[in-house]
Amino acid sequence: MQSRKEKSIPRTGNNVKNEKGNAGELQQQAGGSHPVITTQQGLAISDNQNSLRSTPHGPTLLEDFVLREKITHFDHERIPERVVHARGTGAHGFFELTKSLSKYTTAKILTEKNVQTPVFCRFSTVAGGSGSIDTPRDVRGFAVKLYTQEGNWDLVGNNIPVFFIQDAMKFPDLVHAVKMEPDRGFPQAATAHDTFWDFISLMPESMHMIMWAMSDRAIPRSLRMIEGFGIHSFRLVNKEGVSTFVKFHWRPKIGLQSTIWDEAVKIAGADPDFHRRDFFEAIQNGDFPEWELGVQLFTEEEAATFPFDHLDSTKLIPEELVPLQIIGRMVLNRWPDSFFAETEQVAFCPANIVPGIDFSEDPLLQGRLFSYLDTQLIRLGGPNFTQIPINAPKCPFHNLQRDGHMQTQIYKGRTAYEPQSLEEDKPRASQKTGFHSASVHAEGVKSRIRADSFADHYSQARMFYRSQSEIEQAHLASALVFELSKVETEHVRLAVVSQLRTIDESLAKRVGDGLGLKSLPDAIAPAVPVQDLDLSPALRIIDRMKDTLDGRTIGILIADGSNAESIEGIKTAVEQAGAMVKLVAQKRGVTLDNGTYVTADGQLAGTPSIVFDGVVSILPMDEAEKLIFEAAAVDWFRDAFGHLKAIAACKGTHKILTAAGITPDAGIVAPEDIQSFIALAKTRQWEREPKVRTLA
Ligand code: HDE
Repeated sequence: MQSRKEKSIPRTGNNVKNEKGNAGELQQQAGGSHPVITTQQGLAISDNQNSLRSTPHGPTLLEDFVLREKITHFDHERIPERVVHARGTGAHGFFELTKSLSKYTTAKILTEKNVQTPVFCRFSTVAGGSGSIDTPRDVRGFAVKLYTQEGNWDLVGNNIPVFFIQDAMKFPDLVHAVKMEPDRGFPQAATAHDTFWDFISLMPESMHMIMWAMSDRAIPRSLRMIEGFGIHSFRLVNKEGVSTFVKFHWRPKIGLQSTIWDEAVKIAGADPDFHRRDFFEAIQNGDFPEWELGVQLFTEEEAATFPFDHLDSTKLIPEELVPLQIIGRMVLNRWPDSFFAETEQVAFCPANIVPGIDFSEDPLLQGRLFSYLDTQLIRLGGPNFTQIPINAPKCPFHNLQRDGHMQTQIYKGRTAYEPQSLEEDKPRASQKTGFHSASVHAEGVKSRIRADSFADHYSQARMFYRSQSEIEQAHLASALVFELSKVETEHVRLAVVSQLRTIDESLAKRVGDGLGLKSLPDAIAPAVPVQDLDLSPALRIIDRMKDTLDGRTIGILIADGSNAESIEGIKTAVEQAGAMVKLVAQKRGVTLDNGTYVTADGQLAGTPSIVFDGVVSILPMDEAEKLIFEAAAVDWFRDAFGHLKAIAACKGTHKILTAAGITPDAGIVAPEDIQSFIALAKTRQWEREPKVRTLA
C-alpha cells in the first residue's frame, strides 16, 4: 500500500512514461481538465517536483533550464515597496455623479450624472513597511484612481484633512523622522519614538496635524469607516475659463468609528490583517463599502476673507464656513484578482487630472506633482508602468513616447515626432478637447520664502482640540501621554509640552500630569497671535456616529449543549440589523442541544473578543462553569467590557463575568433582550470608560 506522502506527491520524474508523454497525456494523468504547466517559453513541463540530476544521488545539472528559470523568476519576484504608504489594500468599484457641477467645470466626470466610471481605490497606513500591522496609530491613505472618459484622474488623499508640513521641502525630513530610527531599525509603524517627536517639537506648523494624528481618527475601526480628503485646494475650470476653488471629501456611508487604543494594540497581535480582512469579507459578503463624494466650493474673493490661507495644507476649511455639497457616490464591489498585479502595482499620482480640473499653488501639492511619477520609475522599473493594466487609462490614448524597459506596445509607422508631414493618422494636440491650465495671474520676485499668511500654526490646532467632545479630548490627551512616555530624551518631551501650552493650556496640563512633570515648561511664543476661532463640532466622531449596526461584527460564544433556537434567533436579529455574526467556541466542532453539529467560525483562544463590536454568550451552565478556569474565556469578557462593548450574557456567563471582576452595568443585557443589545452595540458604552481606565 502507498504511504500518504507518496500519494500526495506525484513522482512523475521517475516515470518513464511521463518523460515521453505529451501535454494531453499529462492532463489525463493528473485527472483534470486544467492546462499543462509550461516554462515562460511555452514548453510543457513533465516534472515540476524534481530537478535534473546526474545520478539519483549525484549533483544537480546546470543544464536544468526548467529549474533555473523557475528559481531565477522567484529571485526577482519582489519590487521596492512604497517609501511611504507601503502597507495597503485596495478594491475595484465605480463612481457615479448625482449632482452636476457644470456651472463650475467642464470635466465630464463632474458634469455627466448617472454614468458609472470604474475606479480602483487603495487604502494604506503611512509609516509601516508592507508587512506591518493594520492598526497602528497612523494616518490612513485614501487613494482613488478614476478611469474617466477623458483620462485617469487620481484623487490621492488621506483620512485626515490637513498635513504635517506646508512645503514639500520638508517631506523627506518628516518621513525620515517617523520611520524606524536608522541606527537601530525600530520601531516599526509607530510615531512613539524620539526622532519623530524631536522633529515635531521643532516644527510648529505640524501642531494642527498632531492634534488629528493623536485623535481617534488615527485608530479607525475599519477602512469602511474612514473619511477621505484631497487636502489641498484644487481648481474647477468652466467653459468660460473661470476657476473656482474646490476641496474634495469622501464620506463613508456607514459613518465613522474608531477603536480604543488598548484594543488597537491587542488587535495588532490577534489579527495583524484586521482591516484588510474586514474589507475583504465585506466585499465577499456583498456588503459593498460605499462613500459619498462631497465638495467645498469657494471663490478667490471668498478665500481672501478666511482667517487662514487655504493654500496652506496645515489648514482646513470648517464646514460651518463653507458647507459640504454631496455630488456623487463611490461603491467598491470587486476584490482584485491579484494583489501584486493590481494593489501593489497601482501607481497613483496627484498630477493625473482631467480637463476642467486644475491644481492650486499649494506648495505641498506642487512638490507632490513631481514626486509620484519619479517614485514609480524606480518602484515599477521604468517609464512604461502606465501600460500595466491597473494603471492604463480605459479611454483611447495615443502619444509619441517610445521604447524603454518593458515596452509592450508594438507601434507602427515611420514617425514618432511632431510636427511631421508623412503620416496623417499620427496623434496631434487639440485646442478643443485638450487640457488647458487655468489662467492664473502671478507676479512677484523669485525667492525661497514662506508666505506671511502661512505663519499661524496654532489657531486651528486649538480649534480642533476644543471642538472635540469631552471623551475625545481625553483620548487625545492620553494618546500624547502614551507617545511621549515612549520618548527617552527629556528635552524632547518638554519641548512638545511647550508647544501644547500654546495650543491649549488645559491640554498641556493634562499631558504634563500624565507624564508626571513637576511643573510645565514655558509656552512657545507664537509668530503671530493665536486666534480663538469658532468651534467646529463637525470635526468630532463620537457624536456623529450613525445609528446603525451596518459594518459591525458580533461574536457569539457557544459550547456543546448551547441552545440552538436562541443562537438562531440572535443570529437572525443581528444580521437583519446589518451586522455579520461569527460563532466562537473552545473547539471548532460543537453539538448543540438539539443534536445539530455546527462548525464555529473561530476557536476561542484564537478569536478574542477584540475582533468583535459586541459579544453574546449562549452557554449551558456546566460549560460556563468550566470556562471560569479558562483564561481565554475570562479575557473574552474582560476585554469586551474594558473596550466598552455591549454584552449579552446568559445566566451561566455571569459566573465568568464575576471571575473577570466585572460588575454588570447598563451595557450588559440578557440574550433574550436582543433588541436592547443591538441598540447598545451600535456604539460604545462611553459612560463605562472612567470605571475601567484612567485617562489623562
Ligand atoms: Fe504622498 N507619496 N507625498 N501624500 N501619498 C506617496 O508615492 C509625497 C502627501 C499619499 O496607495 C509616494 O507611489 C510627497 C499628502 C497616499 O499607492 C510618494 C509629499 C497626501 C499615498 C509620495 C506627500 C499624500 C502616497 C510613495 C509632500 C494626502 C499612497 C509611493 C510634498 C493628500 C498611494 C508612491 C498608494 C504615496 C510623496 C504628501 C497621500 C513618495 C513628496 C499631503 C495616499 O511619491
